Amino acid sequence: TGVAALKAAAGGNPLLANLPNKLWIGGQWVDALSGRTFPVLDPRSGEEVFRVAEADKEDVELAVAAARKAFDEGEWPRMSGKQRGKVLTRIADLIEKYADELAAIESLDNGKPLVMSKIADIPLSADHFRYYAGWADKLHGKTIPCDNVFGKFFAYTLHEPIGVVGQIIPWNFPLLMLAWKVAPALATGNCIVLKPAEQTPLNALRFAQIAEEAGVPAGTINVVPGYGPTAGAAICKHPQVDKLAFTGSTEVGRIVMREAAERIVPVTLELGGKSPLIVDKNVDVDKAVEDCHFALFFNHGQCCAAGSRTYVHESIYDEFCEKAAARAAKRVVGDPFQEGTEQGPQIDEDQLRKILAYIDIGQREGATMLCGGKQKGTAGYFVEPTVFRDVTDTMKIAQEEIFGPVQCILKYSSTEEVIARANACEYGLASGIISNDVNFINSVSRGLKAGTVWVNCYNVYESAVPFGGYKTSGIGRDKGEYALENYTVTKAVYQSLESNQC
Ligand code: TXE
Repeated sequence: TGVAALKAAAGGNPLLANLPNKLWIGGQWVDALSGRTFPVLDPRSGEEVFRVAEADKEDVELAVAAARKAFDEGEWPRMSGKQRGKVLTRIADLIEKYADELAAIESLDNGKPLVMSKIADIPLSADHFRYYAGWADKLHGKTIPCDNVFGKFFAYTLHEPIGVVGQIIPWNFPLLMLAWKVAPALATGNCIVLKPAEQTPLNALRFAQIAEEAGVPAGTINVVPGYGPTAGAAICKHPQVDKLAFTGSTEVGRIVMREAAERIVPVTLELGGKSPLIVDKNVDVDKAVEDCHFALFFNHGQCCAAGSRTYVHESIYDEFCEKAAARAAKRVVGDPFQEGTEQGPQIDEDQLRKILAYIDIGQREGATMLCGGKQKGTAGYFVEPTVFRDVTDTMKIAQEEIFGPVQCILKYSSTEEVIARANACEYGLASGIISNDVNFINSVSRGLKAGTVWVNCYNVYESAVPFGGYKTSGIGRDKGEYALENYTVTKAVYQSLESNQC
């Protein structure tokens, strides 16, 4: 399917003609008990393109009951890891089979350039299921010898699924965030109640169909689109939910953690960031400018890991700032279905207003705006790529998550100084270093308090590599072998070596 055909498809919305608009509970498409629906807006125009059933507390009750039954009585947790792995592989195959359709839905729902959905979001999602398919039959415990005064024993551990997992995800990478949460939970034998973000429910609904087609038994995955304070809160509070996994704002992360503390259930949180990206002296400035541009502007700045504090050595600062502004001014902002578009609209009116407010604050705080600064056009939620220089550490735009296409460039002079300044922030999600000096790279990568350090690269996401935050950027790790721990509990079994009976 060509880009033009997909554009036509998305514009006329035949893509949405067969898409379910209900809740997926216990293997059935059902209306919300209240009968309410909520709109899905096209961020290019702000116009409603679809309506989806709106889950609330009562619907979450049904979804949790379905997941509970599937976990307590159903086949998924009892299936061999090998069989579960086959189903996850089929999910990966189906995501690849439907890649063009999923990419178009993603771009329509979220506003990201179709080319990005096609080369990043969708293939990375498929890869994630394939990666965890490989883990499903490798979840074994340990055999532990015991030396004990009461006799001869040995012990072994079982890594059992936790049970019903409540997962709440954001809108910036709708299918990929689903994959990060759902794949490890399924591989380890759990049952799921998933709430997609209210801004981007579409591919979660399409995913429910794919999971069914792949052979995931009814009730194993339940999808309840709805709002955070209603459906999301109901998941967090439900006494039958055994584990919470959340990606979103630090503010809501605190609420989720409070609920988890109330019920003493494990929680993983992947929250906000304000990631430093440190450019050493003696680098190829043009290349560094391009790398830093990509680090911040990718996905319209709507990345928790965005390189949103660009620290540049004083010896190249002026040249860097000038070139960074020239690059941002050239960034192609427009329809995500148009070939050549680098940046589509922001997700919604709230985010648009938030970003414009920060641009205003930055100017008032005394940073120098080199380009951009305004909403682009009047329809939809487009923002001009914006670059600030002379940003200092205490400015709000250097401390708070803007989550938009606003690059803040700070100046530094020494290695020790930049490490300390990079760490003087409440967040600690990601970071980056651009340098040709191995000593600088080693000192900075060890000195930074961040869950990820990208050296001479940025925004690289490999399924096998863990991702998560230090400090208020979160708790626990998504991805890789590390995420398996989020979804298993360890049972220790002692067995006597001396007799058949105690
Ligand atoms: O996030 P929310 P929003 C940051 C980014 C952005 C800001 C606000 O700075 O500008 O957060 O975005 C659900 N109980 N990130 O308002 O509200 C909600 O329905 C349970 C960073 O969109 O945290 C959605 O599914 N759930 C981030 C999810 O939480 C609740 C990605 C995220 O929404 C809830 C997104 C509640 N009380 C935003 N309230 C990242 N780390 O990548 C909301 N939700």
